[in-house]
Amino acid sequence: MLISRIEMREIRMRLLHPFETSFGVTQDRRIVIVRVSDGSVEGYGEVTAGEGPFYSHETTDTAWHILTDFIAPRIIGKEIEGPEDYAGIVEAIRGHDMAKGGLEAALWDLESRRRKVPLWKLLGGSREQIPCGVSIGIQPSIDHLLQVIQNELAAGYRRIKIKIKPGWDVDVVREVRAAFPQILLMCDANSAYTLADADRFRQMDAFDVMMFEQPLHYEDMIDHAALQRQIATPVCLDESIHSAEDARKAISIGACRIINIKLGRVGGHREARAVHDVCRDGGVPVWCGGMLESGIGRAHNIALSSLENFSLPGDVTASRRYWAEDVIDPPVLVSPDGMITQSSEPGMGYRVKEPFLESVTVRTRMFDA
Ligand code: OSB
Ligand code: MG
Repeated sequence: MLISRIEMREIRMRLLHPFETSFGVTQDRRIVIVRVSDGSVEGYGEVTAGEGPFYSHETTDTAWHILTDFIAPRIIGKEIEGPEDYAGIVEAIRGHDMAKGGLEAALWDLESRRRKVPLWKLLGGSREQIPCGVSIGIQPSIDHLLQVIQNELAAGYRRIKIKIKPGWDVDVVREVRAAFPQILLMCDANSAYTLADADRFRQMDAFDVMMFEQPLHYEDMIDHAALQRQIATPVCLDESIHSAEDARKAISIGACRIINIKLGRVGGHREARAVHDVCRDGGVPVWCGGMLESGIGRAHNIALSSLENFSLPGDVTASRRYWAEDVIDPPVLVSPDGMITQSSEPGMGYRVKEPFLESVTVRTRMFDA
């Protein structure tokens, strides 16, 4: 296919509720959306970078810079076999996986629309229904958190993830477990601890938590392996894993027993599938992480979650948990029993509402062959 047009836009959307993690609060999202065209068919992708360099070094603005100044000029006018060729073309650009992943996702949507098949089938997925969990930000009080959990369970969600940080951990998890003895519960620290805190995690071993997500430094694997040896609860890596090679190394040294795969963090569908395959072969289950995406990123996450080793509920949830109005139609819907059903439409499975997208756009940049 000939890449005849690349259209980038930044959209601004306000989350219905502020989202707090160990590194800060987000409410106003600035999201880069990429559209590619072969002259007749189009595809959409989303850059998952945040507004500030806190989850990752990448931001909305660094992604815009890398895409406009380095990635788009290398891709525009190229004749490629398919999305698998993309990684080789952008290989010389080090890092910036979220910027790379936004355009890569658009190429997969385009390719699956060209072939008139659903993206999840093109990726080789088999799960028509995906189980959904929720990620709940840090709350003003434990009572507030218990109420939020109650509401999410009532909405059908199958797994509750709470964010923890020093000062909001052992006591919180103890109370949540006491209030909800049966639920699937996990904790995400977003790198807020060091190995010197191993005792806190040993204490939390008592609460039957499914996993501790990224407890230690965002680039670490060695200390995570040491922590995993000292605790019974599985460690799950998020921030530390950027590639299938990272996953192979983490598994081989025992740094984790579960991996969270995020499309942007690993640079797109091709690498996400490679991480998935390494984990499957190593007996490590995976789940799909979320980055407070608009419907476009959400649609890609749903397609990715169809791969067989996505055996744990992910952080992929309904449009209405985040947005008063989403950019796609239909919005992402979750059934009363906490499942999302794959679309049978070609491509990412959802139609982009172009007039609405236009109404939330604050800047655009066009590349023509
Ligand atoms: O660590 O999983 C994370 C949101 C922003 C940055 C990092 C993370 C998250 C979430 C939110 O947990 C998941 C979602 O999109 O609902
Ligand atoms: Mg995480």
